[in-house]
Amino acid sequence: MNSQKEISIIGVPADFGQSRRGVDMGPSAIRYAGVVERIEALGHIVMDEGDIPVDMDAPREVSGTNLKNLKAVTEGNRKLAEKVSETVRGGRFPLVLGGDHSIAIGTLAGLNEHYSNLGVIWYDAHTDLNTAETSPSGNIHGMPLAVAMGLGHGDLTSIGSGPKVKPENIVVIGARSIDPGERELVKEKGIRVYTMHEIDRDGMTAIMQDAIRYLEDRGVDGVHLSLDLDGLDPLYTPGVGTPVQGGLSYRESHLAMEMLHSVGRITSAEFVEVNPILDERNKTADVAVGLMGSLFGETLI
Ligand code: Z70
Ligand code: MN
Ligand code: MN
Ligand code: MN
Repeated sequence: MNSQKEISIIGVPADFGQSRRGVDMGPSAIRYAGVVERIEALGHIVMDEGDIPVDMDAPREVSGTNLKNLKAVTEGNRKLAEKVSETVRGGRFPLVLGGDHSIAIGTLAGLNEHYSNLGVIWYDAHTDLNTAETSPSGNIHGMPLAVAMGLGHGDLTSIGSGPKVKPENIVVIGARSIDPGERELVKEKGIRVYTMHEIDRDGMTAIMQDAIRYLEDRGVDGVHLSLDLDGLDPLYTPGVGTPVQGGLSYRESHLAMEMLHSVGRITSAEFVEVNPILDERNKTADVAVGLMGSLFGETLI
């Protein structure tokens, strides 16, 4: 049975966390793919709150750091954190549409105002655990999970208060492109990473059951799903800035969303990295909306 939710859609048209233009149009592409209608059809109450005002003219570089567009990323995330916090305060489910993955910094900062033991499911080809010291690119979209643990540039970690997520409350699903410094951090912090190897070996059903049980055992008081469309194979989601071969299939991804729905523990979600300029006929946004359908209770019969 589908328990009715009040869902607030929050668009974040920001592309400052990486170097390819166009991902700022992700929220529009996802709206054109019919996100509101798709979720309303499931019996939920959906409020499209529009977009966070993002200053696209903000300076693109800041000297004194290798982090690209630090100032713009920081300002956008401060606004997003406030909006997400307000949404949860109002008893609504925040559904955040990116934008590049650096926006997870603001989402998690906002959620942290309301949860003391949040679980996070990071569905992604990457682990996004770089810091200024380990980043090969300076792109902040490769850093949000580290920032959420309290690691990284002070301008980013100081959005909201304190660390937002405990390393032992994180599960990463679908990783297949992990930088050396990220690998070190995974080991040092004991982060639960289900790489493509484990998923190929054990199958998505077993992986999701394990991930869900793991978070339940941690006694989490909420679970945030942060889904980077590059977690799927580029065959299904070509419209992303950093496609990585050998990814999760369309079917595996729907199964994962359906399982999350049936457990009924997801309390917020974000779908990021949809870049319509790199896409084929809005295919990636269509897939994103389909996955949201499954997450919010769509069934085949
Ligand atoms: C690489 C970096 C990344 C998303 C690419 C890539 C990170 N590890 N994240 N696409 N979403 O530059 O840090
Ligand atoms: Mn990512
Ligand atoms: Mn907290
Ligand atoms: Mn990624």
